[in-house]
Amino acid sequence: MTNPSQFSPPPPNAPRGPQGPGNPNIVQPQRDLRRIGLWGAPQSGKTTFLAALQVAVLRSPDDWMLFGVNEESNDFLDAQTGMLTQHRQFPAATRFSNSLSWILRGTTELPTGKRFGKKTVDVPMEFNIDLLDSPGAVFASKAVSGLQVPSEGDNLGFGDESEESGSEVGEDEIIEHLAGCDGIVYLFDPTRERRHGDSYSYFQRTLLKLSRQVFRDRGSGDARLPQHLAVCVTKFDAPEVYRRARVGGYLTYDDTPQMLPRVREDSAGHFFAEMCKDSKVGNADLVLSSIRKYFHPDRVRYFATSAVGFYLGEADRFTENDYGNVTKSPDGIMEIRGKVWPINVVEPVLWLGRRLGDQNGSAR
Ligand SMILES: Nc1nc2c(ncn2[C@@H]2O[C@H](COP(=O)(O)OP(=O)(O)O)[C@@H](O)[C@H]2O)c(=O)[nH]1
Ligand SMILES: [Mg+2]
Repeated sequence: MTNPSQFSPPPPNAPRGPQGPGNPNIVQPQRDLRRIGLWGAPQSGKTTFLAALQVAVLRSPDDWMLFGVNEESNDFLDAQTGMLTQHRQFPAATRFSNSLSWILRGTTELPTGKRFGKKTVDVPMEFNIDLLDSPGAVFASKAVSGLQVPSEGDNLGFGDESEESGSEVGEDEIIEHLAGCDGIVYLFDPTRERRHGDSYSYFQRTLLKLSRQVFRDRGSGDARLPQHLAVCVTKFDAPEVYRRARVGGYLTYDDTPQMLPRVREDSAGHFFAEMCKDSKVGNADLVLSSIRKYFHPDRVRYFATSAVGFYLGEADRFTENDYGNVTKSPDGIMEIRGKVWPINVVEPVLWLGRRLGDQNGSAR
C-alpha cells in the first residue's frame, strides 16, 4: 500500500537511533514510513486543514519542515497554502480525491544510554504523511448519501486546477486507504453538527466498513481497531465554538506575544464530549461512544483545532473584542480577514508521528 517511490525503510536489523551504523558519532536520521489518513464529513474542514499544515509548520517554534515527495503533492502545498495566506480564501470544494504524500522532517530527542555523556540527544527524524483528500460525500451513510452536500460556506468555484487534476476515487478505495493507515486524523465540525446533526451518519458507515476491512485483512492486537486516532474539533475560532470553550472554562492562553487561546490539553476530550452531547438535532453522542468502543483509549487523543486561527489585528495579539477571522463577502463567499495562524493543526500530526514511532521503539 505504501507508494514505492518514497524512500525505503532501513533493513529490519539495521542499527537505529543515535548509535547508527559505522561511526558512532554520526547521528542517523529516524525514518518512519507512517500513513496518516484524514476523515471527516463534507465541509468539516479537511482541505483547509491540509492547506494550513504548511503554515502551521512554518509558525512552529520547533524546526520541522514539510515538503512533498512528488510534484503533485508540492503543487497542492503551493496552491492551497497560497490560497489561504495570499488570497485569504478557503480552498474550493473538493470534487476529486487527491493522493498526497508529504514528508515532515525535524528533530526529536532520544535517550543515549549516556553514550555521549548526555541523557538525550537530538536526532533528525522524518516521517511520511500519506493522505487522501476526498470529497466528503464518499464518507456518507446510505441514509444521507442521497442528500446534496450543503453549499453553505462553500466557495462553489470548481475552477481550482490542483483539485481538477485529481482522480475520482470510490468509497471502497478510501476505506482501503484508511484501513491501511497507522494513524487517522478525524475532523468533527461542531458548527455543522449544530445545524445539520449528521456527524454520526457520516461517521458510522465509514466506521463499520473500516472495522470489517481491518479485522478481515489486517487484524489487531486487541479487540479494538489498531489505528491511533487524533480527534480534532474543528473551527475552534468560530464564535459559537470559541464561546462554548470560554464559558465551559476550557481555555488557556499561549505564553507568546500573540496570546492565542487554546483548549487545555487535559480537557480537550471533555470539550469534545460536551460538543457531542450538545447536539440537539443529531446523534453526535453516538460518535463519542463509537470512538470509545472501537478505538483503544490509549490510542486516542483530542484537540480543538482551527485551521485559520483568530484575527489578530494591528497589534498582532488576540483580543476578546474582535477575534473572528472569517467573514462573509457581499457576494456570500467566506473570506479570511487577516493572517492565518493555525491552532492545533501540526500538533495532532506530530502526536501521531511520535506515537507511531514509539511503537517501533525508535522515536518519541
Ligand atoms: N471558522 C472556520 N471555518 C473554517 C475553517 N476551516 C474551514 N472552514 C469553513 O468550512 C468550509 C469547508 O472547508 P473545507 O476545507 O473545504 O472542508 P472539506 O469539505 O472537509 O474539505 C470552508 O469553506 C470554510 O468556510 C476554520 O478553521 N475556521
Ligand atoms: Mg475538501
